[in-house]
Amino acid sequence: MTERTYDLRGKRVWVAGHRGMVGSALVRRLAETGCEILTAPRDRVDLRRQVETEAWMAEARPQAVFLAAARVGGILANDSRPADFIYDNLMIEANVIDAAWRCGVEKLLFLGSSCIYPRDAAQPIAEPVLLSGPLEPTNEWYAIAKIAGIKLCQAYRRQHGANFIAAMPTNLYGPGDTYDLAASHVIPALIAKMHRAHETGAATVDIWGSGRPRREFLYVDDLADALVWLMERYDGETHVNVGTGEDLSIADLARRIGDVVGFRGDLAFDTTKPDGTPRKLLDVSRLRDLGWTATTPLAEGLARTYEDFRRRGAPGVARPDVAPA
Ligand code: GFB
Repeated sequence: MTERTYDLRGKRVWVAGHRGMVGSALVRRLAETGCEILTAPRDRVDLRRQVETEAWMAEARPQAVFLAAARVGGILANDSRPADFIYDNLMIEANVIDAAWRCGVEKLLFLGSSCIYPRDAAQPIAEPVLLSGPLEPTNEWYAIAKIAGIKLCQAYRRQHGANFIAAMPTNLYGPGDTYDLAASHVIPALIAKMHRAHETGAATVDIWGSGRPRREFLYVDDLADALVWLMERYDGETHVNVGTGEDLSIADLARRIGDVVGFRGDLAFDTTKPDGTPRKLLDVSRLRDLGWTATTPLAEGLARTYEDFRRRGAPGVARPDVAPA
């Protein structure tokens, strides 16, 4: 087990993006560490605005920052709103990272995404593959912004000696996800669609694309655990992949979700919708060598996510997909 180099106990820790799925999982996990958790009120701080971000940081004086605020969304949202995805993410990360350095933040963890890697990268995808080939066109805007975030952390480390690190999670799912079908990722979308089909007795559920793309899915509470682990134990310049090391096809995923929800009908593949990247499986050996592995099996994570979906009720209600504060 890698030694702890940064102790969160007693520190003032800001979770930027605390209302999003990742941010709220981080807040849950950090509650166990003995740190003081800071969150920025959304009506007062828009992280896309530099002045507001700097004012908040100067007042809150965080010692550590988890930069989980981002505009996020599934394949359709990325493909149809490129300006939102590139602008919001560039602004949020540039403002927070620069303000963190100016305010003397001791440690910052930036969160990226596995879509930073070339579309046709060799699988599983290892960290050095970054910037070695063309990106997937449906999400290149988001990917470019996230690559810029990694580079910001590296540049502030090289020029200013800032201890800013970056983690690249694979596709995520779990409690607190967005179920608005125009914005959501595949797991919440299929939970919502199959739940509705089960309730109404519909014979088929619409699955976008061919069902052949392969994805790796990480339960968000496992991610939060990995992020706290990296914050306390990793100080390198290279970004670190966070995943499970296992993937499956979208068709298989749909069947697994059908089992959880109780939907026994047919899958209707809509090939007018994009497949996106053919395969995205991260090489997680760097993180494993450092001493961390994911623990929540997909079946258990899906069951817990479905429980959360049912508990929150009103399925299909649109939730904001940008977590600026
Ligand atoms: O989860 P998803 O939107 O993200 O889609 P990406 C994954 C796969 O599931 C794609 C298929 O092949 C979709 O065509 N799919 C099937 C569906 N049915 C559905 C559905 O009802 N809704 C959705 N959303 N997908 C995003 C990127 O890519 O993943 C982001 O656009 C980011 O930039 C994120 O990296 C993690 O894996 O394709």
